[in-house]
Amino acid sequence: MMKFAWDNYKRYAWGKNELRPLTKNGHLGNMFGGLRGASIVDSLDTLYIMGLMDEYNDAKEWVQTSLDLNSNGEASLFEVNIRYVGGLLSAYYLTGEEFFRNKAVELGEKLLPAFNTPTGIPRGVINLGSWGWASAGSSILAEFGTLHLEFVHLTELSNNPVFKEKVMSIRKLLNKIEKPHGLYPNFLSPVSGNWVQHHVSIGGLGDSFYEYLIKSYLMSDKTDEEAKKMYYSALEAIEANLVQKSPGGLTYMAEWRGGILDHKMGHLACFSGGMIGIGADDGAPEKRQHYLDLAAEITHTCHESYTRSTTRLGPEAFRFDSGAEATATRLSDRYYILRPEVIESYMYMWRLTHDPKYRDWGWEAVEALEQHCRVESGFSGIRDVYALTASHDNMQQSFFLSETLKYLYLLFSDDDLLSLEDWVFNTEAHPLPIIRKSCLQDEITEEKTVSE
Ligand code: DMJ
Repeated sequence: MMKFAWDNYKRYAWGKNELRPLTKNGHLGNMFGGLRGASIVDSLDTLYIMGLMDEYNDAKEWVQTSLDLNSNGEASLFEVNIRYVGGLLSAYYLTGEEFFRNKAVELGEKLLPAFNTPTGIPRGVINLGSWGWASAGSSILAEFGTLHLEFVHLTELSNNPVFKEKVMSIRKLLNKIEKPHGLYPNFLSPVSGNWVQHHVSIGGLGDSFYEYLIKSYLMSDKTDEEAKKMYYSALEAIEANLVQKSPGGLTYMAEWRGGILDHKMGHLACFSGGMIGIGADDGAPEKRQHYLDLAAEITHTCHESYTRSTTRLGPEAFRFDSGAEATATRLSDRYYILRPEVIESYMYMWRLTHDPKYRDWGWEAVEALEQHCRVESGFSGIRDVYALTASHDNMQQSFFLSETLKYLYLLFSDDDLLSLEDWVFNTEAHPLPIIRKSCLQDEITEEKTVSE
């Protein structure tokens, strides 16, 4: 599947950001501020771990010769960070090729002006050419809260403390600010540092902020106690306010709007099965089994959202009201755009429990993708998971290559391929190594010697 997706991208969209598999061309989109080759940078590590070396070498050569970081345009700080910075960092850590590291650091430096706000909370949109931010309005939790892993590694690799300082000041503000019922709303003003409205979601707008808390703790070799504390307190608040059980016995995460629950769960929120699973072992001893059970229940619900559709692929959002149980009730929620989150949770739950059902469920997804999303020249999203005759959206998302196919491959690989003991995955599935305590200790001693 990876080879097919890649070959078609290469044939019809080389150097563009993503393949449009029906019209057999590429597109640049408007998220990357003129940066090109998102599918290439997102695929480097997947190609490499799959041993597709000819394809990896083509990708590597393109990055070396053609990835131009001097672009000029409005980019999403979040998207550039998770796909480009994350992709380049992983490529460096897996292969040791210096130019990947240099490019990651160079790009990281271009993102720094986004933090020049009165609070240090970055704005969502940055103009890569003019060294400034572009958007007005509020910043999104899942965007400014999803920089930590990459920025800590940028400091590791560059010896420049500025990257880590920027994300630590975001952390500081979030730790200190008053939280309604212990929850983190999705919008914050980068000017006043106050929440802008009280909408809380574990799906879109909130999702990877929570993911990066537990992963920051794990990536620090379990030394980042602040991240640990924030993660488990947030999880408690989520359980107290958002986790629900449907009449049919399905556990789900509702959304919260100023105290009122919206009984809807987005496909994006399905990553939380895996997140709660990887965090289970470091919770309070009496809660560990409970967290593992909760992770399994959420993953089961997300699987149900797949099995209850005609195509056996899940909708963008499914509901638990007006008689619905894990199905989309609105036409506008019925699409599937090759997203990874459900398969991501299968992969983590497989690694944590070795229950064969997770591999069975992953295989069901492979068959459904092959049947409904494979078209003549690549893979495409579909507009309605409940319709048997597919209406394709003509987009092969770059996260299909970096995440969906990588998580599927890992689900069917031995546990020592990118072992969870040694790696954490950024939110675009780019693996970053755990920074060992011994290295941290060396740094502290080094800093002490310098200051003395
Ligand atoms: C990816 O870019 C990342 O997983 C992000 O965290 C959420 N959206 C897409 C995939 O659905």
